[in-house]
Amino acid sequence: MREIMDAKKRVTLFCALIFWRCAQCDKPHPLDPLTPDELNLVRNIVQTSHPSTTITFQYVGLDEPNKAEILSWASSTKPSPPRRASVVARFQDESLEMSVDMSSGSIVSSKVYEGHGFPMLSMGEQARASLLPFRYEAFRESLKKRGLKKSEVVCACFTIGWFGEAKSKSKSKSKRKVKVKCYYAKGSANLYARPLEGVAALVDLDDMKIVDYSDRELVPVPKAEGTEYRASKLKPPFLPNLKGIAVTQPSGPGFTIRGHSVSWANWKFHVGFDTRAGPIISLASIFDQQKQKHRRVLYRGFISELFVPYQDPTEEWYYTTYFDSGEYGFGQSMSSLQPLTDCPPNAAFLDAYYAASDGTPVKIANAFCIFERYAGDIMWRHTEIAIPNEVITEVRSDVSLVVRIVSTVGNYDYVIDWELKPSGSIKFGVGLTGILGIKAGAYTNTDQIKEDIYGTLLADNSIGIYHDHFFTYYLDLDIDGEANSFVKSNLETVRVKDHTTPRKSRWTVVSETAKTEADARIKLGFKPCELLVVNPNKKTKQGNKIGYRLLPGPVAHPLLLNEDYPQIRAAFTNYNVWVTPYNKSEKWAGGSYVDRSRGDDTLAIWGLRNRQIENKDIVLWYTMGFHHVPSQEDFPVMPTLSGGFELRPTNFFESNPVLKTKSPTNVHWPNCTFQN
Ligand SMILES: *[C@@H]1O[C@H](CO)[C@@H](O)[C@H](O)[C@H]1NC(C)=O
Ligand SMILES: *[C@@H]1O[C@H](CO)[C@@H](O)[C@H](O)[C@H]1NC(C)=O
Ligand SMILES: [Cu+2]
Repeated sequence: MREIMDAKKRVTLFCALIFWRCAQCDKPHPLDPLTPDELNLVRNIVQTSHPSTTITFQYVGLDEPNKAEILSWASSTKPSPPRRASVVARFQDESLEMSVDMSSGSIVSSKVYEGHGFPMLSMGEQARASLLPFRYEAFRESLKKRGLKKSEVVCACFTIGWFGEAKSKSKSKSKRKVKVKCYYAKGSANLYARPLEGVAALVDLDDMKIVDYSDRELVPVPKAEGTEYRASKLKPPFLPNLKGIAVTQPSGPGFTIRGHSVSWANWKFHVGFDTRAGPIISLASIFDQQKQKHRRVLYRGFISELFVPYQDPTEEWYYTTYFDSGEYGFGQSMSSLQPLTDCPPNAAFLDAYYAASDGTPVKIANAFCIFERYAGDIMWRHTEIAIPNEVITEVRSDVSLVVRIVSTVGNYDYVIDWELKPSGSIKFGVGLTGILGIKAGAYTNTDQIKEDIYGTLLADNSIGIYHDHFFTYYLDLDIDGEANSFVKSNLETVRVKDHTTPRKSRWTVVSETAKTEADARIKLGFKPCELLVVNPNKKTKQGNKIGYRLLPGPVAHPLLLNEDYPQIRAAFTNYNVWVTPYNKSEKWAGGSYVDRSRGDDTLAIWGLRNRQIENKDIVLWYTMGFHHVPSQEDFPVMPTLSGGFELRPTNFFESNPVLKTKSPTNVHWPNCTFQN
């Protein structure tokens, strides 16, 4: 084992030496995430203006320049617009929104947020809140009652949502509260499999104290046996070892990374980072060989929200309806990727930085990996045997570029891939792995169960609670420019009336261009349709509208009632597709302030204005969902469950854009068995 570790370290060092790690070598891009120096600067500016008082940083990110400025920067040699940071802080029990100009060192705007809901939880306050029970007498009693030692228990913070609590007039009465629940940590690293069920503390985050506590019932803590997942702690036998395997690129990677700008094959784009959203892909454009120019595809794309409602209505679980982006920060939850296992050997890495609750920069080393994916797949092929005395076979290998992150939000690990293909497609992959949300119960066999347990009995005393995962993507497509339209092409059955043909029916395409937001709200899976974003002002030589279409992934619709509180807050999942006119401040589908939000600032509410969306700069919002009925194989750690969707050029190119392409150069492979 030791040797394997050393070998891994050597390879990592080797890779780090070969690949570009060049944060400062080119002029900064206006969409670059804040650097550690900039984060420190912002902290100093904000603290100087609020001396001798405590101010905590809940969100620090790039206050991005207006789209028009970015576009004119991108298409000329203009200097970058001034760098600004957007800050949300807690100060004297209020949420303070600031815009900080980093070149002049001043706060250019500052206002107190007056609406419902609270900013993202910081990592620091979650850690502090999780320690509070240990100094709380009633909790110590609870441990004693269960025969557990303090040193063997760890706690974590859970957001509590909003369940119709009185609409208090006075802001001071509306409190930032979370629940703290605890786990037994002795004998296994799998905390989440071993909850101290029935015990919960209610914590006021601003006052940082326990305001309520309950110990409702004595439920057996699931045993450690069978919960471990670390190879070093598991006893043999293991599955037979696979032989060594790797993709090698003897002449180095085919992409270049300058700062955060990436170019590869016919693509170029920018990889940004935001503490709330995680990865942000911007200004993606593709080189069109026939037109001999780069053409714009995606101005900006990111995961706007991730809604994960659990389906147990009892005291300790009913509020478990997470918004992983707006409450926990999908970006600040990103994990350092493990070279060679999270990403292949030919990957390059980028770091990310976010602001801690005191404003100081925190580094996530190897937060992104970027690599060329080659798995022996086929990009296109044909075998022709109809020509006499000749067999023609043409094949091209499929190689794509992947940008990957992993965000670990408490128990769950989400693998998020952005995959760009030379054919012009962008594929979005999500992988769900990690540990299930587990509830302790008395049962050891389904025969004993006489009531609804709201989940699956996975192991002795361990219930995997039913839940969903809804990923809402923000996709600001700019197909050959900003002015775009959304077209719904329904495939409809037509009865053939012409009696000269024996056919009774056929299907055809009936396209409608959405005029307003209401026309573009779609629940997928009920009737066949193609969903396109087109540039109505540009046509191919053949006269078709230039566009890209959305090829949806797994279709899931919310199963909660519309009037249920979590669903009011997550009403943006009521449709799989929404289209809005571009508006810089409409970025977060669940609203700007999601913790304890009341659903009054969601995509579903903005859409009620029913604005014009035809031939305008538009944003496509797409929600891909998974209903998760846990099974025993998901325990003690879950094999990755994958899903994804695609944006695919559709009459964007005049013909197959990868016709005149060759498969990658042959790399000599020892003892190859094919004949040529
Ligand atoms: C942009 O969106 C915000 C939030 O929905 C709204 O208050 C504002 O009026 C919008 N701006 C425009 C120009 O529509
Ligand atoms: C290649 O073949 C030779 C001779 O059959 C064998 O000794 C060697 O182990 C093989 N190498 C690999 C990498 O399979
Ligand atoms: Cu799940």
